[in-house]
Amino acid sequence: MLSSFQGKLERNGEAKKSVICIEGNIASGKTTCLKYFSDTSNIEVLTEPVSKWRNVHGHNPLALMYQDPERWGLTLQTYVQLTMLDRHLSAISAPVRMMERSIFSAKYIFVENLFKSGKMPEVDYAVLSEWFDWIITNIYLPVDLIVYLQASPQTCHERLKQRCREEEKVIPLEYLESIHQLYEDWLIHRTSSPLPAPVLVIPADHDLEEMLHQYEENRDKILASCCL
Ligand code: TTP
Ligand code: MG
Repeated sequence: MLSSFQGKLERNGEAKKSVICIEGNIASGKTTCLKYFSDTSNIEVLTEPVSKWRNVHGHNPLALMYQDPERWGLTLQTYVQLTMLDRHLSAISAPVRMMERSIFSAKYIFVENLFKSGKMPEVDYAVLSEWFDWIITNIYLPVDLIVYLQASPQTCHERLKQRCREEEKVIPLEYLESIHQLYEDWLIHRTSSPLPAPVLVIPADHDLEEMLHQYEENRDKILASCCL
């Protein structure tokens, strides 16, 4: 349910709860990080709605986008934007919410990448941008902390190949390099799009055991943004 706050729509009575977004390149380890923290009481974890992007009424816009980005980029990104908005607005069941990505990276990273690489027609980009700008102007989507899992494109490529998601078999290293550069410009150099929250950077090239150790080491910093 939505109510109104300072002229913007917001989740009902939940403005005091903390929201942490886990960000990073494809296969940088976001889901693993979220799973690690899902054992913590008082934290609610929301993984990304990837399964929806692979099946909307029997269609697979994620696969279509990888097959022909010029034709299907707008279709996928419109749906990603809707599902992320739905995630941001869903009722929070614990004092802290950790979620995989955000509506912001869908736009600032993936839409931007499609457009800048010449794979999204200008009119599609304009329509998506109008939608996005309307949403963030009229709906209150608070984020308290961004955790950036900073992994090299090579590491992500290796993890991607191991994971073997059918749609992603066509992803070349260059694609991950472009996404990486956009992330660095946004969250590290801060030269591209506005930051919705402070950023905590966690180097994420290590093996699984070391990554879990890193998450534990950063637990206090991550939860410092919250009311635990
Ligand atoms: P990711 O959001 O990177 O999720 P992941 O599960 O691959 O990452 P991790 O291993 O770190 O948990 O990407 C999911 C797929 O969706 C990937 O193929 C990229 C694609 N995608 C887009 O094409 N557009 C978008 O706006 C987003 C958010 C993802
Ligand atoms: Mg994931």
